[in-house]
Amino acid sequence: HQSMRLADYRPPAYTITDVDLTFELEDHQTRVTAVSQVVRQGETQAVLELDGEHLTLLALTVDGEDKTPEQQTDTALVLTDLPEQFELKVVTEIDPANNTALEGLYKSDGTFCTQCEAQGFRRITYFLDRPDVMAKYSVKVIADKHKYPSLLSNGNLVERGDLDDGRHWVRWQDPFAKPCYLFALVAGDFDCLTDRYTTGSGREVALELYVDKGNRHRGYHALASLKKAMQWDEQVYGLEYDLGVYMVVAVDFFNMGAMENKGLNIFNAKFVLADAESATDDDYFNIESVIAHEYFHNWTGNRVTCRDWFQLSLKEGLTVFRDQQFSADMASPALVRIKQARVIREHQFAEDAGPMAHPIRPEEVMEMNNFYSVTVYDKGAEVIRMLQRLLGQGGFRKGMDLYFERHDGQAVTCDDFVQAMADANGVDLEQFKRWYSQSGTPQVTVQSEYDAKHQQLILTLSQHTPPTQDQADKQPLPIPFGVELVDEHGSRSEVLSLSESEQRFCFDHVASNPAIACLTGFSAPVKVKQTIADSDLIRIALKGQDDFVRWDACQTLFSQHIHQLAEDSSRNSSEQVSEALSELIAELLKSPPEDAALLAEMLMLPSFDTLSQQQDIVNVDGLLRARKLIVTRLAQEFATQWQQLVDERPKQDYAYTAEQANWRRLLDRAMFYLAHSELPEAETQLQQVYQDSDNMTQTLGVLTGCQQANLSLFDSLMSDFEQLWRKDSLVMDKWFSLHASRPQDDMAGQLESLMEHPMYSINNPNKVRAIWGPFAMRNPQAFHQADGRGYRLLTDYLLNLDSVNPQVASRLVTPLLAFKRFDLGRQQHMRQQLERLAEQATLSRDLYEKVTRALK
Ligand code: BAL
Ligand code: ZN
Repeated sequence: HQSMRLADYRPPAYTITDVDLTFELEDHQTRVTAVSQVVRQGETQAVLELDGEHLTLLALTVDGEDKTPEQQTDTALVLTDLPEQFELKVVTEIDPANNTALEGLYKSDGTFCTQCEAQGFRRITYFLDRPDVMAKYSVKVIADKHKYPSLLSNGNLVERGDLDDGRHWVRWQDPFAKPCYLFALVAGDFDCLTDRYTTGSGREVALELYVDKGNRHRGYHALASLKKAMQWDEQVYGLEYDLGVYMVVAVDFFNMGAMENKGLNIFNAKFVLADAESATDDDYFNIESVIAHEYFHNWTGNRVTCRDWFQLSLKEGLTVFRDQQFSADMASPALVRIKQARVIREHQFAEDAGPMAHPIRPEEVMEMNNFYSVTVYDKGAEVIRMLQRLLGQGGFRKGMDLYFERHDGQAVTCDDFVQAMADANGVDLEQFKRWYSQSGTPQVTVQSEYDAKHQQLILTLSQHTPPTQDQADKQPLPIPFGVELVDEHGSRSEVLSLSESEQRFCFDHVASNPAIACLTGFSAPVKVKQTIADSDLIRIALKGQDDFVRWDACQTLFSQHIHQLAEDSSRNSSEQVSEALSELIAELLKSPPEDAALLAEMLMLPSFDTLSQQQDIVNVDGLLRARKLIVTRLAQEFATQWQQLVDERPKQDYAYTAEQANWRRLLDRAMFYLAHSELPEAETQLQQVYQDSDNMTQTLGVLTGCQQANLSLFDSLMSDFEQLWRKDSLVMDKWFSLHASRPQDDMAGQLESLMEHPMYSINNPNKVRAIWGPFAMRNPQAFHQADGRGYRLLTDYLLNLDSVNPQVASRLVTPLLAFKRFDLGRQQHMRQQLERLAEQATLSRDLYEKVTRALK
């Protein structure tokens, strides 16, 4: 397996301006005829190297004459002696029904569909499979009419007809030139929901949402979300949709969340289908956000695309930023920001700390699918957010306008984007570009000196980015560092610009020594080191103005106490939990913030993953024990209040409104503590909530509380739940996850029996993720068993999964890669399992890249 390097980028020697594709769809022998107009761009003798994998070549002509390739390998077709401009015809045969990797064209559950990003198009035909080759597509699809009434592709439907043999055909034309990763095709039998949208300039757009038969009633939220997203993008960025039809198709077998193919988004059904009974508030939120994300790609991704895959963050970081802005406008902005900070702290910091560390614009890639990462996406979005903070909203919008003016219809780089921002605002962003090339998590150390006599506060900020596996030397970065000074009189905020290794900032007229809240609004993706007293944290939590730092102060207070307790294994009693925590919870319950969702988040202990990111070597047993002790203590000490919150829950009919959803978040928290309270009546009360429930959020809240507290009620409710939902694929994923994340020591039997369930299939990524994701990533007690049995279970499974679906296998191996951060015993067990994987002769490129980097 070979790596590719950004430094080796060269423009293509040939390009393709137009392509005409014909698909004759059959389960095992689909015939693809591709007629491309090819134009030479490089020197006269340039060879044409077409990408192609898993293809059977049936015919090849150049300007109508048979052509013999100079060379044909498993991955390429090399042609020489070519004219400057010619028509290339390639006929290939593919086997969609056996395509379990779900890349290229595949058939699952009776539906044909495609996934071409990043490099799936090469599994359809021999082609220049790179984003800087942009062509206009005309696509003819031929298939059995009865089985596949809907035949879809990008752009506009221009022609259709029937054949004598029971087949029918359609022709689609996409007027916009696009890279092949945005090509899409779907053939199936669906229920279709339709709606209309009129753009600001009066263009009529037909909206079509295709779902499995019988699921029509679950499509309305997605459709409504789409219309909100379309309107929002017009209002905030002045961006309108540009075709006469916008289609979204929901499929059950999908590697990612969704895909932004031009005019024809393909979605994992999980991010489309929702109704109150079957979907949680989080599902509703995610659907709205993913629908918006894919829609926003039409401009940030499709109209302006990436020159090469190293530039992936150009479209992903920017589009994640845009979907976060949108979500914040739709619901609770505090909650959206807190969720995002959690993603960065739990997952992105972990990526930086491990063998897959890479800058948001990676420099070396073996398997591109491995770089659809939390760094490229979520840290990428944080980088855009910092840019916006730097330039202000107006300045950022000017930069966006110039970016589209300059680059519409082009395939460009991250540098082009930053340059547009710089030129539109007349600022120098050279140092800022380091955020694109430097990997790792900066640590900002904060020291303060208060001079009472002069009423002056001096803050000294210093930054340091520890070396990462991919990059030893680090430079200082420009860091917008929000601070809020909170004292008994009130608070004041400022965003400090830290750009050197160390800087001093002076505040005048500071009447008394304030509590210093750092990183208001999570202003940069950095770790903060600050010595701060419990009393200051409580003051910030209760009196701060910035919602993020209020929440963060609670997190810090919890973390500090959990770490202390974890390090002292002789302290085994919940009695010793500090007074400070009790004081915080008492005050929060007495005078809660207005936003119930914020209160719910403030009452939530940091996750095991967040806590483990705060340690160099993770103390698994200590953290689990300490966290549990504190939960139990807070559950008992405030038992009556939890009980009261649960009792007094509003009993309206379910609606997904911000107010109701925020309240249900608080109810969730209360139920979690109630389940841990050891009150004799707790189980009865929780059972009542379960029985009363008219919605999945509340139902799942009861189940999660019971599961975490290990109540016997959990088993009986889970059986009841299964009886109700066993035919419903998406809901059963929740049931699988609850079983797989149940804290216990031995999971072997449990996992075995989940995989014997009739709903489970190794071919369905949602099922695989529903079981193995929670086990490996949200069940530290089971996964990190000291004797290594958890690691072995995962590896046994990965050895099977890798030959079925390498992309999904490669995501699930992530927790093993962090082995250097565990105690020697666990390290050895994890390493052993990685070595087992490495010994596999047939290991996929996806897993090979991660495993070899980890073992280096
Ligand atoms: N482009 C892959 C899926 C997404 O990020 O929208
Ligand atoms: Zn995206």
